[in-house]
Amino acid sequence: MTLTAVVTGASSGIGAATARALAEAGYRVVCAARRTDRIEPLAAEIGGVAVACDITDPAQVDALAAAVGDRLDLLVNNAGGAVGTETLAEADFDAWVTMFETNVLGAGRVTKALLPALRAAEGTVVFVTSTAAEAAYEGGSGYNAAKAGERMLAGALRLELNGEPVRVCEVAPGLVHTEEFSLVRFHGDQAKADAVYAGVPDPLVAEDVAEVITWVATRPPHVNIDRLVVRPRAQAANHKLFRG
Ligand code: 8X3
Repeated sequence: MTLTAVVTGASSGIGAATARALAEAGYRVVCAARRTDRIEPLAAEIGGVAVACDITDPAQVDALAAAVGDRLDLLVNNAGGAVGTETLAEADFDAWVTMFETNVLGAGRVTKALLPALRAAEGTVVFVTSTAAEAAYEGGSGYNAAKAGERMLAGALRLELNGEPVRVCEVAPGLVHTEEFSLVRFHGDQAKADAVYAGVPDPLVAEDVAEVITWVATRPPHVNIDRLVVRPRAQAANHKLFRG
């Protein structure tokens, strides 16, 4: 029987790479994102399905659940991201609302909507959080708080489902050089986005994280990877980033 996976934020970066990696591993992948011009060709490429979904819109999340149907083997809560690097003294709370709406409420909303199908299939949920949940850093307060909040969703859900055959996992990536993460964070300023990775020998790329997510998801059913932190070798900690 073909296993089905939903990947949110499948339009780019880690989400798109994960959709490809899961398809390679044999999953039928439902690629969910707002930008249909990106997920439709991706779905066609990997033999999956594209479902337009803004995870901040409850009606669109309900429509995603309806498109998935009664059974779901894997949910990868990947949609989210960072907006801004202001200090708390300079906080832009509109940006915080966006970060909480996607990383926390969106992930929670999608998980709640798909949980009946995951239970029916004895499935797995993977939350893609961040090393921003590991420790605070200057200019990170809103994102640190959002990712720490998402981490708590994973933790609470795992406790709540204890005794049921549903796994709840977390993958927390560090510095990953993707097309859009830093560009969005710096409001489209390419020079500032590029500076994040300047001189760093081999930051992670989306495919590295996709491979980790796929590995987590494809362990035997009794093996639950609670949390996996993955960083590039050059990043020993959030603040300890080697630049050559
Ligand atoms: C991305 C990692 O270092 O920008 O989630 O917080 S970091």
